Amino acid sequence: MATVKINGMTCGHCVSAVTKALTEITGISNVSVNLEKGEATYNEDSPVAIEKIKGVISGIGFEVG
Ligand SMILES: [Cu+2]
Repeated sequence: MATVKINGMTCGHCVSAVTKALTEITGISNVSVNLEKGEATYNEDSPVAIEKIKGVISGIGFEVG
């Protein structure tokens, strides 16, 4: 289980967008996003570079902190 800080989420739509984007990354499953904590947790079924995650998250308008 890995955890990343996600900055910029303000509502349920943000949570849905982040959850969907992370789930679509190959190797990531079981995504859970916590709005209050500003965190996403997920399982890494195969190694995923943090740069990949940062790129996907910034691509939808948020920032990995
Ligand atoms: Cu939102």
